[in-house]
Amino acid sequence: MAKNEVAGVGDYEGPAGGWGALKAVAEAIRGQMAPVKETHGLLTMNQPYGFDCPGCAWPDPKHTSSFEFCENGAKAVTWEATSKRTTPEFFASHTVSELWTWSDYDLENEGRLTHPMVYDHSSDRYLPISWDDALARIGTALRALPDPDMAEFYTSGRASNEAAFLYQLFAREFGTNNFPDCSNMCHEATSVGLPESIGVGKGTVTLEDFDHSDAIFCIGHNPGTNHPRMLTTLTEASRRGVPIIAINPLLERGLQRFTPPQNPVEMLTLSSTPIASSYYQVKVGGDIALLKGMMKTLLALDEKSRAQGGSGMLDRDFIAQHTTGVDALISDVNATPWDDIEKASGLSRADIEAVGTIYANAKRVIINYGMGITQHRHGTGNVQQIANLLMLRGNIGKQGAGISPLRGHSNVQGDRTVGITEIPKDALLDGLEKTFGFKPPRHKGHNAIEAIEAIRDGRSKALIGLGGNLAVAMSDPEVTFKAVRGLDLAVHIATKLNRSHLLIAKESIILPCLGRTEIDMQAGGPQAVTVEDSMSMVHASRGGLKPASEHLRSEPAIIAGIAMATLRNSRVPWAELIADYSKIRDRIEAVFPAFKDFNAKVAKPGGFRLYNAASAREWLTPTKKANFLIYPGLQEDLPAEGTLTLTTIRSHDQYNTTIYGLNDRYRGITGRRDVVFVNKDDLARRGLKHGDLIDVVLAAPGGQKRIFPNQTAVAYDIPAGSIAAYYPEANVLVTLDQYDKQSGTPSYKSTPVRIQAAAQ
Ligand SMILES: Nc1nc2c(c(=O)[nH]1)N[C@H]1C(S)=C(S)[C@@H](COP(=O)(O)OP(=O)(O)OC[C@H]3O[C@@H](n4cnc5c(=O)[nH]c(N)nc54)[C@H](O)[C@@H]3O)O[C@H]1N2
Ligand SMILES: Nc1nc2c(c(=O)[nH]1)N[C@H]1C(S)=C(S)[C@@H](COP(=O)(O)OP(=O)(O)OC[C@H]3O[C@@H](n4cnc5c(=O)[nH]c(N)nc54)[C@H](O)[C@@H]3O)O[C@H]1N2
Ligand SMILES: [Mo]
Repeated sequence: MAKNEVAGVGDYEGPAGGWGALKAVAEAIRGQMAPVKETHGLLTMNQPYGFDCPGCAWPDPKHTSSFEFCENGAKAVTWEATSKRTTPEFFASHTVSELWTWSDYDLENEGRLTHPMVYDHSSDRYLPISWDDALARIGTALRALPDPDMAEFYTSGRASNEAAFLYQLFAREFGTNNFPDCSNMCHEATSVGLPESIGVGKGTVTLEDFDHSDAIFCIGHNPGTNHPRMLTTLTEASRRGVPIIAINPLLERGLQRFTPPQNPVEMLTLSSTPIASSYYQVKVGGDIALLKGMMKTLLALDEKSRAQGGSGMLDRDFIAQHTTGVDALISDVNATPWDDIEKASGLSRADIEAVGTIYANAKRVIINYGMGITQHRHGTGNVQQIANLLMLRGNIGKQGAGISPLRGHSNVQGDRTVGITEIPKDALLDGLEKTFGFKPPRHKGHNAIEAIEAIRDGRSKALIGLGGNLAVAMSDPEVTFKAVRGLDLAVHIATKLNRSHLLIAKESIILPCLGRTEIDMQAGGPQAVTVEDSMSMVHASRGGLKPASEHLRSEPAIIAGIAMATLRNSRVPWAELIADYSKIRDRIEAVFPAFKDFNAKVAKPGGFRLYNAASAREWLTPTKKANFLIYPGLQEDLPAEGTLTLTTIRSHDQYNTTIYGLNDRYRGITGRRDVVFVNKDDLARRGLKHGDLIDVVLAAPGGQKRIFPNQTAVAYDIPAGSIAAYYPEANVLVTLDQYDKQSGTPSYKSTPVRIQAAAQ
């Protein structure tokens, strides 16, 4: 069958952005909002006194520019500011068993939740409940737990600093450090890997650094879809002639060419700006090999330069003054044969030498990376090899250079900063004790995988979700769904209905909250919250829209309500903090010295940057130096003969588990998600072809059986040995035990699988 004959599978010829983006925004608005009414809300997004876009964590140009257009930001906002409502009448007319059969798209597409709801076992329906009764029931159930460590406090990264701070305060006063969060499934390899390398678990660059960089690498991230405002920055760099090197198994359109929808000339002439100057289609899981090959190239060039009397290609002053471990790294790289590097990366030595030479010749290099790096069994090792490569040429703590992990949720970095962590540092706990006068628990809590394991084993019986869709985002629904259904208490603080809410516990409660676009009115007047972007910039966010329902409460108010209903003799003045969030910020400042003069600093448009020690070449590691760290061997994920390595990716029409629509425009997919992207030779070798219905079967060494049935094979430009499918559907193949042992990040991007004709 020819490529175009498979329903909903074609080619996309256009650039990223452009007219396609404008059309998609118009459709998003038409689909979700009453005509005209609320669309002005979009215009206050990322403005100095507007709200922070919930779409991604890419920074705004000083928060002073005019409205920066972004298709997927617009989708995120229209999805939240929708005029549709999920009311008590809706719940009255559908049992939970019926809703379970709905798609994730249909569940959220019912619109915003309007009332607190409690599950009624006799009618199998969610019924309305008053706030007071809901909070009292939660308090009673939490107090009934024999041990506070039997409760799990999940956070999704949209929560503001204020909400997250109160949440960790409540849980710690209650007595646990169980903070599974979305970061555990996302950039944990960064949070664990970078502190060992450079002493901070965050990126070191600022947006201004991109103006000074002379080579930019994009490894394992898809900005055209997931960080679209980054394309503006990359376009500017590309126009300056800066080499942009994309390293990705898939040819992502946003990394190839872009038409900024604000650029009238390019829009009208249907032209676009090329983004990547070179594109390397590494095998899924082949990054460590590629990075070692680049280091090998750099070392060879260094030797050559010195043999010719030059000063070499390494930054020897930086290495001597600021680092440890370079000799061990050099021996490891030298001991790695090119043959192995080629095999593991899927790239030729010549290609790797070319990319290594670009790196070696640039004075100021930024390396951006995303989930293609972190979500592997050796994600932490991946991150540390990137740090090694940068450090060899002093590319950390220098203008125009640095490491740039692209964070996921718009405030996932801030949530960590203000205390959402299962491995709290003494400084945090001491600060809480000093400020509030209670003794927080000192022992480690659960991360996301440990939380699910504890729930599965009956060691945890209560789950509170501050946003998100934990059960669907987590790996292994076969285990996870069953586990969550065994809870005594499940509480969901949410804007929209999702599948996690339908995994019914003994007591299940949904608490509807305000979104970021909405006015947050408290006793002390309308409130602003604060967020931190990928580059450590903290700034205020104020919603301007009328709340979706008069019964909604803000996340901070809901957390305070649960705390007051649960804790007897709390040391925290909850009501006072909720009346005026600047009082919460005063407490954040009291606990974290980095937030000195917090309220004054966020009053300024654009906010302020949190101190980043590594960017100042201060190394907060035990050695007081930046450390070169070795990753033994090459293969991140050892695929057995005949198996393929599955990576799971986001479509252009989704926000994590939120599915806005069924198209994936840039990859040529329309109206469906049940497709798997496979190399044509891998298909042919198995007697399969484009358009065939196939089963994808787990081929893990443990012998566990998992199957992702009836997917349509799409012959795609992807390296042999690698295949890709959409998240979250493909999570059925990722068993709970497949994760990075150092960071606990599920290896969503390296599942060994086999493919075969569908059994049906
Ligand atoms: N519109 C939209 N925006 C979002 C999100 C969303 O779902 N929708 N999600 C938000 C969140 S929480 C996050 S974490 C970020 C995610 O942003 P990304 O990190 O861009 O997320 P993914 O879609 O998972 O894509 C990762 C990219 O890595 C590539 N890749 C896969 N495996 C490998 C590999 O082994 N090596 C290399 N080098 N590349 C690989 C894929 O082809 C893909 O292009 O985006 C945030 N922003
Ligand atoms: N296979 C595979 N699995 C993955 C990934 C992958 O790449 N592949 N990526 C992982 C990553 S990077 C992440 S971050 C996780 C995402 O995991 P989560 O953060 O748990 O998931 P989301 O889909 O972002 O959560 C969507 C829900 O959040 C709620 N919500 C939206 N806005 C708000 C708000 O303002 N307040 C509150 N209280 N609730 C709100 C809505 O009810 C919505 O249904 O998934 C992970 N899972
Ligand atoms: Mo994420």
